[in-house]
Order: sequence, then C-alpha cells, then structure tokens
Amino acid sequence: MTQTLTRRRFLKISATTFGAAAAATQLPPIAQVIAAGAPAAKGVTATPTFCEMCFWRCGGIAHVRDGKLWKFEGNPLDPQSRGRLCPRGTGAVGAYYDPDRLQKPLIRKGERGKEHWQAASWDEALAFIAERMNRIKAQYGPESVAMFNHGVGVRFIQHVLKSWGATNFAGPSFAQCRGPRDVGFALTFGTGLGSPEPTDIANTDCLVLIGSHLGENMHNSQVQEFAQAVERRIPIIVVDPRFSVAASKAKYWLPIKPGTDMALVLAWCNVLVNEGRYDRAFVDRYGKGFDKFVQEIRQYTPQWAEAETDIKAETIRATALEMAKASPAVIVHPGRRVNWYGDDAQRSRAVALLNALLGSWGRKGGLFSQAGIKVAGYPLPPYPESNKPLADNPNRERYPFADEAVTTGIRETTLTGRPYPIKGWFVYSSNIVQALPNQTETLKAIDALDLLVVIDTVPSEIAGYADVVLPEVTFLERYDELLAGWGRRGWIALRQPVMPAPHDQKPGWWIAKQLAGKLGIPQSMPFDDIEQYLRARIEKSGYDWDKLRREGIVLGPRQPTTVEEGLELSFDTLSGKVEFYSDQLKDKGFDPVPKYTRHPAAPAGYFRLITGRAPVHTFSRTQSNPLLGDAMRENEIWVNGATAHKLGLANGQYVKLRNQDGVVSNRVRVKATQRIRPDTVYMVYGFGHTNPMLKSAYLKGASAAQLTTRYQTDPLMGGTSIHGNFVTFVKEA
Ligand SMILES: Nc1nc2c(c(=O)[nH]1)N[C@H]1C(S)=C(S)[C@@H](COP(=O)(O)OP(=O)(O)OC[C@H]3O[C@@H](n4cnc5c(=O)[nH]c(N)nc54)[C@H](O)[C@@H]3O)O[C@H]1N2
Ligand SMILES: Nc1nc2c(c(=O)[nH]1)N[C@H]1C(S)=C(S)[C@@H](COP(=O)(O)OP(=O)(O)OC[C@H]3O[C@@H](n4cnc5c(=O)[nH]c(N)nc54)[C@H](O)[C@@H]3O)O[C@H]1N2
Ligand code: SF4
Ligand SMILES: [Mo]
Repeated sequence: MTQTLTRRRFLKISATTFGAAAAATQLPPIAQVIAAGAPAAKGVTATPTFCEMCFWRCGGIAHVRDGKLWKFEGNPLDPQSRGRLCPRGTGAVGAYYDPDRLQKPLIRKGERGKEHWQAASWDEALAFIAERMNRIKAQYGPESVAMFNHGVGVRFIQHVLKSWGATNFAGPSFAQCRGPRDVGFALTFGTGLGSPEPTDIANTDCLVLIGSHLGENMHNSQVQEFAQAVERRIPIIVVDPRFSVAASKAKYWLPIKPGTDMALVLAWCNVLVNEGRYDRAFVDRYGKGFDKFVQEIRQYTPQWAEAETDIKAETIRATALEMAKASPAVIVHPGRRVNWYGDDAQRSRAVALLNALLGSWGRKGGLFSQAGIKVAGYPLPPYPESNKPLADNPNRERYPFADEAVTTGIRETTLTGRPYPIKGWFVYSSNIVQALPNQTETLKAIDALDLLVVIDTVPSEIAGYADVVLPEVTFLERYDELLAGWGRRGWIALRQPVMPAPHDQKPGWWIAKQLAGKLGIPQSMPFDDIEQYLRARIEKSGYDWDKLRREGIVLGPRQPTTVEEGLELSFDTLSGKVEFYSDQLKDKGFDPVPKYTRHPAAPAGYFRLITGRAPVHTFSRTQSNPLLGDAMRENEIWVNGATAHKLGLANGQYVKLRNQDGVVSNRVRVKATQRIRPDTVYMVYGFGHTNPMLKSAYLKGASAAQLTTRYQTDPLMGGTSIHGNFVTFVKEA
C-alpha cells in the first residue's frame, strides 16, 4: 500500500488507451516548434493557475520560457492535481497555440449558419449587441434574453446580464450530465454530490463502477486514487456493456445489457436485504420507510434480474456479497454523466439506496462529507426583481424536482413562446449544437431568435450560427472569478494570466465590464479591473493576496468529513432521515421506491449507440488543439468482432452510420473488437465537427450528437437521455 504515485504508474492504468495518453504527454511537433530557438534554462517564469481543459479544475503551474508558453504541469499544493495533470491539462499549451483560434469579434452578414462574417472592433460588436438587447427588452422584457454557459469564466458576464434584468441561465452540466444523479441523491440523503464527487476511493475496500469509465474519464484526482485502488488489489466491480479501461482492472466485469442497470441495482438491494447483509445499525438509526422499501424490492430477485440484464444470478449474488464484506468502506460510484435512458434520477436514487444499505454514507472508504471554505463577497448592487417565472421550468411545473435550470427547458420555451417568448441567447463556453440532444430542435429554436451571441475561443458549431461571435482569451491569458472548492478540505484557487492574448481576444470580465457600459449599467461592475476585485475578496477573507498569487491555492481549515473523524451525520431531507420511501415523490405522482421499467430494444438490423470519453480529449472542445489533435485525430465506432464479421466490416474501414430516423453521419472508422457486446456500438463523443473554420478537426470522425435525434426527458428533473438511439451501417461505395 503506497500513498505516493508516480507519473509512470498514473499512466500505467491502461496499457491500451493510454498509449495515446502517453504520446500526448511527450508533446510532439508543436512543443518542439515552440521550444525551438528558446535558449535553455534562461528567462523561465513559473505561474500557478488552474486548468480549464475540463471542469475538474486542477491546479497547475505554467512555465514561460523567453516569452513562449513552454509547459503546464501540476501544482503539488493543489488537491485536484496533487502535482500531476492529465494529458488534456498538459496539452493546454496547444490551446494557446491553436491556429484555429478566433482572433477578433465577428458580426454575421447574411443568413445564419452561412459563415459570412465581417470582422468588427469590440466597440462595434458590443454596441450592436446592446442595441439588440434593448430592443428585446422594450418589446418582451429582459427575461427574454437567456443564457447557456459552462465553466467559471462566465461569472461576470452572467452578473452583468442579471444586473440588466435577465433571469434565465442554464448549463449542460445539469440536464445533460450530473443532474439526475444529484437529484436522486438529494431525494434520498438530502444533498446532491456536486463536483468533485466525495468518493473516498483512496481508502475504500471495494469499488463499484456502473458505467463510470475512470481511466478514460480522466477526472484527475479520482483517476489517481483509482490507480492506487488497483495497486491495493481491492475488489473492483465494473458494470459496462463495453470492456472499458476500468473493466480491464476489475475483479468482476459485468457486461450488462444496456439500459437494464436499474434491474441490477434493485437485485443487489434484494440480496443484501434478503440475506441480512445490509448495515442494520445505519438503517435503524437513520432510515425512514425501510419496511415499505423491503416490500417493494422483494420482486427483484437475482433470478429475475438475470433475464433482464444478461448477468448471471450467481454473479449478482457474489458481487452483492463482495460489497457487503467491505461495508461500510465500499463505494457504489454515483457516476457523473448519468443521463442515459430518461429514468436516470430514479436509477441514481436506487444507487443512493444501495449505498445506504451498505452504510457507506459519511464513512471512511465510502462517500465522505465535503468540507468547504468561506470567501468574503464584494459589495455589488442588487439585481432587479422579476415577476415572471423561470422559462425552463415555470413554477417548477415542468420538472418538479429540478434544482438547477434545464437547458432543454429554455430551448423548449424558445420554440413555443410559452410562458413568454425568448428572443435572445448568449452562449458562453458551451457548444450546444453538440451538447444538447436533437440538433434540429436547437437549430429551430435559433430560428426564433432576434439575437444570438456566442463567446468562444474557437469557431465551434454554435459560433457558426451566431449573429455576433466574441473571441475570448484562453484560461491561460486571464483572471477569472475565484474558485472556492469543496473536498476533504475546502480550497480557494486563483486563475491568473500567464501569457498575453495573441490577437484581439479579451477575457470574460473585460467583456462584461464593456457590455455593462454599453447597457448603461456601469455601476454593476464597480471596480477598475478584476485584480482589485479579487484582491479585496481575498484580503477580506483573511488571506494573503501575494501568497495566493505565488502559490495559486489556499487550503481551508480541517474539519471532520467522516464518522471515523467525528462527523455527526444529519440529513437534509423532509423527514430528516434517509428516505428509503419518499413521500415527496409519491405526492407528485412518482414512484416512492424506484421501480424497474424496460426500455425499447433496437429495431432489427440496428445497434444501440452509446458514448463516452477518450483520455486525450474533452467533449467537443479540444479537437482543434494541435497537441491533442495529434494524439487522436478522429473517433472510431466500436463494433463487436463477430458482428463486424457478419456484416462484412473490416477493422479500420470507413463507414457511415444511419440512425433510426434516417440521419446519416460523417464517415468513421470501424474498430472491430471483442471489448463490446454484440448488440451495442460505442463512440467517443465530441468529434465530427461541421464548422469549416475548425480546419484541423473539420469532418474528422463522426458526431454522436448528430445521431442523437431521440431523447426521453426525465419527468422528475428534465434530464435528457442520449443512449436511446440506434444505428445501422452504411458502407462507402
Ligand atoms: N451526445 C452526447 N452529448 C453530450 C455528452 C455525451 O457524452 N454525448 N456529454 C454531456 C456532458 S457530460 C456535458 S458536461 C456536456 C458538455 O457540453 P459543453 O460544456 O457545451 O462542452 P463542449 O461541447 O465541449 O463546448 C465547450 C465550448 O466551449 C468552448 N471553450 C473552451 N474553453 C473556453 C473558454 O475558456 N472560454 C470560452 N468562452 N469558451 C471556451 C469550446 O471551444 C467549445 O465550443 O455535453 C453533454 N452532451
Ligand atoms: N478524458 C475526458 N475525461 C472526462 C471528460 C472528457 O470530456 N474527457 N468529461 C468529464 C465529464 S463532464 C463527465 S460528465 C464524465 C463522464 O464520464 P462517466 O460519468 O465516467 O461516464 P458516462 O459518460 O456516464 O458513461 C460512459 C460509460 O458508460 C458505459 N455505458 C453506456 N451505456 C451504459 C449502460 O446502459 N449501462 C452501463 N452500466 N454502462 C453504460 C459506456 O460504455 C462508457 O464506458 O467524464 C469527465 N471526464
Ligand atoms: S482533469 Fe485534466 S483537463 Fe481536467 S482540469 Fe484536471 S488536468 Fe485539466
Ligand atoms: Mo459532464
């Protein structure tokens, strides 16, 4: 058992996919170009900042050598990176040097989506936006300008829009990602899990991954702890229709029939209860409605589940007992992107209940309770009040248990005009053409707009439809709002500029301040520059600004995060207990205990399309990055070897995919492999770019989003499923 982990071991997690990961960390062509001509070891500066290549927000240190961005490495003081970055973080250098970067503001000339642009000054672009916004405000009210956003960089732009009267803001990180999980857990334990998830993998004695593909999903500190768990040889149970990297490290791989996980989880509960192997002390002390729960899950025997899931009853029983043996130091991982089949909040609730039976809540080696950190605010004027309901979920009638805004709810309101018209969209750091299901609905909604503003670093698909495109600097060139993180200890991280903007790009806070001026609300940004704002907040919180600038991070006070450390458990549910039976759900007409329902199977000749991550890319945001693009240029379609043989498909051959609604993809290479079930195909999401301005990524690989025409909406909270689509192969002539 070792607490330290070398970079080498971190990369060793996967012999297969990590080939690419290792290649990326060696930083081939462009790094040499950047380094070329730089005299060795002279004039090097090292500046701490935190990574935005994904949303794990690892602290890193950027090295600049003779004015050139040289390398980005982990900050050893930072809890998210622990001194090491994942391949995408290391590849952030490529984001700075990306030749496809947007360089100046663009105003569209002619039809939307037709790519006729005129370069504009910031003054012209922002004046244009303010004029259209004020027209919308005069006719419909400020609520009719909505925003889609992802990441901390949006903070000031969002603040200015709120100060102007806008109320509708949503990110794909809820309804397209972790929302169903957080709602399922909140209904059970009274609190969601947020990010980073409080999984004490470092100390667990048994880890269950349902879909969570750690090692491909590169959430850094979690992957580091996963590598340690592999080294400690604890039992790992992986449930995945695909032999994922995580599955290759597991004691048990359960190649489940996709869409039947609820049956497996309920059968696991059934075994634990029937055989008296649940944590009775925890359930007796904290549980509510346990008897009714037991009554309900009686039907879900392992024999019954075998027929649904394709997992043998003995295996279901054996894996349940493996978990019980480790209890309470066991984690049934809650997952992250759980929006799979449209009943995901209930499936997540079943996962929460399984963790409750195992007594893992608040325990060492289980799910710990996160510690936070307090940061003083900055005096800002209050936002104007609105008497209109929120557009995505008016009066919580559409999605009664959504506790964040729903992107597709805003899209729906834009399409219907009910309860009021939405006429303007701001889109910040979210490629909603790729991130939301059913692209046709997104494009139709865009047709209804009088204004679409996109703030991005590269010409994404959504930027292609904008009226105005505003080029933001990358995270390496700007200050952003402070990050106050939760974890084993709370922490504050500082993002600060490392390099100058190469062209006429600007940081979010600057854009916000200029826009506030144009909108006639300069008082909403009452500071000269952001340094003044950040410094004031840090000093008022009792921390040293110069030290933060030097070290990049401040850790919060220690506090107990597990029962073992003296944590007193309490539950913020209606009953103050762990709700095995939920009256709230019953009152709204939903199942008070999760029930299994079958999902539609593939039509004859079709295969279920599922998606996931590649270690060297993030969603649709890194394909044009020269370093990460070199490591992986296009995605592949994974097909079971026998299926490929039957269909006459050769490994490496290009095909197109046609989905059940006749949508045909771009060409994509076949990966014939035994690592996937015969009824299922898999591809990494984010490829198949259709904006020709993204030169190196244009039409490279296929877009899973384009094929996601069908989706079910989770009736509890608005999450949209994406694994309910089916494809067949179209061979190239
Ligand atoms: N089919 C399918 N759909 C999915 C998923 C899937 O697996 N399959 N995954 C879902 C999940 S889990 C999530 S979280 C969402 C992710 O959805 P999004 O957050 O929308 O992710 P991206 O599509 O990568 O869009 C990010 C955009 O931000 C831009 N960008 C990057 N850095 C910056 C910056 O510093 N400033 C600005 N202004 N822009 C920047 C990028 O160029 C890119 O255009 O997608 C969801 N949608
Ligand atoms: N490298 C990299 N890492 C990332 C990201 C990235 O873009 N790149 N994005 C981050 C974000 S925002 C998120 S949300 C996470 C997402 O990552 P995770 O939450 O770990 O995984 P998911 O995307 O939900 O699911 C993908 C896995 O589920 C399997 N799967 C598909 N259908 C089923 C099913 O019916 N049952 C079961 N049991 N398994 C199924 C797939 O084969 C695949 O292995 O990754 C994060 N980490
Ligand atoms: S996990 Fe990787 S990409 Fe994400 S913030 Fe950390 S280093 Fe950056
Ligand atoms: Mo996500």
